[in-house]
Amino acid sequence: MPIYIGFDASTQSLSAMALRVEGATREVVCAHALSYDEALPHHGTRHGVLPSDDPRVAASSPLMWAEALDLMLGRLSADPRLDRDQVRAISGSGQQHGSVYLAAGALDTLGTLDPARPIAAQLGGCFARPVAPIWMDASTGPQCAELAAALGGADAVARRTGSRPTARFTGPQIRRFATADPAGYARTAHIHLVSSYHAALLAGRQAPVDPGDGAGTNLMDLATTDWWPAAVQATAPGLEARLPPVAPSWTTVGPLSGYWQARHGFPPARVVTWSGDNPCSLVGTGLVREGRVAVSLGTSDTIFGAMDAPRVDPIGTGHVFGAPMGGFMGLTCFANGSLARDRVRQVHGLDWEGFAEALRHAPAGSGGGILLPWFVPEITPVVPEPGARAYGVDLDDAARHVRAVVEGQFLAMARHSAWMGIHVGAIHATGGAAANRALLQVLADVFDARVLRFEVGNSACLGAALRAVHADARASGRDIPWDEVIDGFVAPLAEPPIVPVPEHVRRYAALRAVHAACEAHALGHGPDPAAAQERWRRAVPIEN
Ligand code: XUL
Repeated sequence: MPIYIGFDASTQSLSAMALRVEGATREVVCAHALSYDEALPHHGTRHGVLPSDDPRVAASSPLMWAEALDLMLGRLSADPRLDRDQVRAISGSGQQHGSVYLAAGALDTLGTLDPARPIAAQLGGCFARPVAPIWMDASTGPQCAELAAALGGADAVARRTGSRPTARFTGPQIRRFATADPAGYARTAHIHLVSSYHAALLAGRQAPVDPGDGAGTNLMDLATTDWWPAAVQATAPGLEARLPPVAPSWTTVGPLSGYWQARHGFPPARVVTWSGDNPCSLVGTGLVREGRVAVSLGTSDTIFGAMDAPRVDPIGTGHVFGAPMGGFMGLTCFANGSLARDRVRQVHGLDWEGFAEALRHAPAGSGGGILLPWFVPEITPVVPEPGARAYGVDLDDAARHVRAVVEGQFLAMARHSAWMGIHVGAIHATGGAAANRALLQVLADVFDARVLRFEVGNSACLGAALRAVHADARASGRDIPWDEVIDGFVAPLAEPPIVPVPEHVRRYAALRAVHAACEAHALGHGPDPAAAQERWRRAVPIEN
């Protein structure tokens, strides 16, 4: 029975998941994960990142990633649950935005590796730059400003590429390298994303970038899903010749290279173009069409969903990426997620059960009080200097303080994701804090949408494996519907969904304007919001 493998090359680890799929049989055969720090300590990473004196700089090692792939294919090969001969197709997900700089001849090397030796020992001459800047890098502010100026302003770049010039995005990173190290840039023959680099390693040849990850570069035109010549030219000289082609997410790169076949005993399985972790998560959380969003409640909180059209965020903090099904996806990220909830929890000496209890005890709407929980610099809206701001919230009252932090987060999420234009019928909640039903009740009430919980798993890895299923069927002449692809793998937990409470929905609908007024005031471009709060209190007479 055919087996499909998905990889997830994330910041801290490499994971793999194998699925068995045929007709009604759909099961996870096995899943593995290796942490870069633990499995490959000689590369000296911490949480997958190389140490740096400059806190704005974040890079990792592309050699380490290749070594991890070798190790992982070895583990899969040795797993008795996995019948290697049945592996039909392989795809993957990569942390977005990171870039790998390959020297001339590197692709030939990948195609002619000696299976008797580990890959890492054979890549010596392959890298024009030994490190790969990753998404946590924030060192390219000047390059973002230069690119905005060259391309008609930040908003013009956002309309074309889906995002304003953004520090972690690949284009500004390439520009920084090309100017800081012109000799290194001159040695560079190919610039890969983390995703396309891994696909090239597996296939032993050039691999394309898909529109999901291509949109994370500030270099791809959403309208053509191809590189935007003006941005490519403005970014660095001769960049066009160094970028891989952009191709649909289901494109076959080639068969698994002879190296992996001979070294770990796999068949010439189809290597399918890799994508970014967020686009893969879209598939892995079952959001294969517009109408639902996923809310991931982790260290940071993220909201994302499929979009039929590339609608762009007018305030510029959201991102539009290609979706692996075709079409697009919107994503907005909030830095003050679990971290902010945890701060408030600790102020009142509560455990998480106590936090949930407190949440239930305060009235919905906190009497018109608003907390802007910017404990660390916030991405959405942009708040470079941290500092939480409270408007009419009794911070000594644990229940009200807890309620206000959660409401402040979800009101911000609802307002700052409205640009996606998605009519949210249901929310798929994931991430650690999704364990808390009281929290999800507020989410349901603020969005006026049902909330369904999904098993917390590696949705990017699952999404990658499911993309391999889809691409293999398509290449075999069967354009399999996405609902059929995800069927049996992506299902909500067997529990009643969390449904909105009409009275709370009414209060929050009115509270959005108050939240907007408080935020504008805190950011220094709005009047004192007390009048807006007073209007809300008169309109919504509740137990205060
Ligand atoms: C998205 C982003 C992160 C990385 C993490 O824009 O930077 O989600 O993809 O791997």
